[in-house]
Amino acid sequence: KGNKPVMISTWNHGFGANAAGWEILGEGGTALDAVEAGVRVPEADPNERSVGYGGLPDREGKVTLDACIMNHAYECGAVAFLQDIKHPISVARLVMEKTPHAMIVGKGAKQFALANGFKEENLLTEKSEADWKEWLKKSEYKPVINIENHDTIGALALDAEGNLAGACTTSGAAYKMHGRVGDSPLIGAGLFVDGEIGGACATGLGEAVIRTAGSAMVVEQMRNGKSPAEACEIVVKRIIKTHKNKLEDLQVGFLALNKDGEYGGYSIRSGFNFAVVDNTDKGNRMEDAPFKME
Ligand code: SD4
Repeated sequence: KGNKPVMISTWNHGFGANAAGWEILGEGGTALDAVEAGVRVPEADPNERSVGYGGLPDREGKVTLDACIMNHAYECGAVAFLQDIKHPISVARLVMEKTPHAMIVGKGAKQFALANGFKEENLLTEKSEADWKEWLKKSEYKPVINIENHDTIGALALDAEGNLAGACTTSGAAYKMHGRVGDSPLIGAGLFVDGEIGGACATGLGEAVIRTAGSAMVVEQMRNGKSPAEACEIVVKRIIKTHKNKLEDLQVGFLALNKDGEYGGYSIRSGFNFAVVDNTDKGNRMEDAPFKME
């Protein structure tokens, strides 16, 4: 019963993520494997300037990555402020599976990755370095609203067994302070999965999502009977209300997926879209999230 398997992923880069995830889900594989394989696609793509390899650096020219992963059984792993490792999501999964911890950061996370066979790689591409040098001329930090359609990738999946999982990975806000960590690696903020209810993930300005415990709140709304779309809308409207004097540069979007395979999204502003793939004849496709303002 219900729509399964199904996978949803943020933004245009969600399309490639879903395609990779579906190779696993369509063969009866697990939601956890699907979301990991899915988000590894934009992590490895140098043309995705907000995730993994090719991501825009911080003010000091360093690419620092945040990621987390969570399964249906309240198991989770996260890394933050990780440098020189191309696939933070897979390091996050190892934190979940091989350590007694939920999150490791910075140097320790890199050491852990290297000890587990990950390679040290320079993630700053020529293009991202050139953009950073251009930015340095004025060094004006201003969060940029996502009109260019690229940001964090968040993915949620429900597998044939009925198990949920989610993954979230990002290079974070471009030209952020060195050491800044956003919402994306924080369980409850950038991602939350409750195996009995559903999962949610966030994209946009991490600080606003952290302040409002975003993804956990979306899941809690679903627990209280709201549909995934309604749950996302309620929490986005709460963020609008709590940021009413600071809305100008604010974009936040949520996606949610419940145990029945129903899904939805909502964002503060227009432009947020996501990819959906399921067993219907519609296949892998893009949908626009409803929003509150232009
Ligand atoms: C973050 N949600 O680190 C991520 C991506 C981002 O502007 O930077 N958006 O806040």
